[in-house]
Amino acid sequence: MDYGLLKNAIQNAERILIISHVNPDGDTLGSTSALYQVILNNFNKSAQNVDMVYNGIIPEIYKFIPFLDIAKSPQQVKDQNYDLSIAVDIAAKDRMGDSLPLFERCNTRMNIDHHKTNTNFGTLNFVRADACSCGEVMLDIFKALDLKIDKDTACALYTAILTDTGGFRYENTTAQTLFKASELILLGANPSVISRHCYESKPRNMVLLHANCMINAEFSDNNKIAGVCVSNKDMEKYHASNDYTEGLVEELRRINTTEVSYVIKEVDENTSKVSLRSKNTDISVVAQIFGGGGHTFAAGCTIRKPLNIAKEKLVEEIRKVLG
Ligand SMILES: [Mn+2]
Repeated sequence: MDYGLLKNAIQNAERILIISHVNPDGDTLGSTSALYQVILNNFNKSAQNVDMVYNGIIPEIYKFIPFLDIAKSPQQVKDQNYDLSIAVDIAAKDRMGDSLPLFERCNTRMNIDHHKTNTNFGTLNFVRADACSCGEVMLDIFKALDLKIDKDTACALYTAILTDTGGFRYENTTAQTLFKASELILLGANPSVISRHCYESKPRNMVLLHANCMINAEFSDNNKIAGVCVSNKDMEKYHASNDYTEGLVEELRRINTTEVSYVIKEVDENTSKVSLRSKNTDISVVAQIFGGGGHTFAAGCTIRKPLNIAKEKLVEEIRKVLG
């Protein structure tokens, strides 16, 4: 991968926009923050000419990531012009939400990612499916280009790697992952502080919403398939913000009998958003049937059907891959 092209693109750009994905997670936010810092610390750019944009709500637990307080909404930057846009941890264009027009408007459109279903939609693509997280891709880039990584940058990258490996537990955790995490600790990232932010700072109502969902979980096919439907009514009951369902699909996978878990969330009466996880089955193919994508054991999609119909269609497709 020719990171020299990436360096040139940043050097040659006057105004740069870094874009994170909808329903932001620790990887997209950490990687965005890290790239922002590295650009300002290593290239001769003024902070006025580099922006970060988030799509949707930044979950409370990730607000500790350095510099996210100055990230902007697509509405705040919609009249700005940039010559370089950089999509971070974004498998497909529609994952940019309202930021997509901003991305498309730029002459140079960079795509830095690690999803195997990435469509290489940029004019410059740095997609590495072998990396555990976009944070790992970023770290490799920064090191290859000999760029300075300070304590705040290390904190952002560590958060990205930690969260996308489920706290160094998922199959994407390799010796490289742990070497790199260790490097980031040496550069100043504090593992216990970051873990506490990511895993021990849940709002009470989020935990109560999860409890309610788990009680109403549905199991089928000898309990191999475990899932929940989350209606807007459930969300209102717990004054839940959009990110409160995060982690639920992993909780369902944690059950010893579960092979595939799903969470279907009502967006509106005709739209349902799906998260999928599995232990051994490639469920990215299920997500792709509905126009989504992701990783082998973690994927997502949107189904243009009401909650209950979406669930039936989804379970039908899950059954097919389970065989
Ligand atoms: Mn990721």
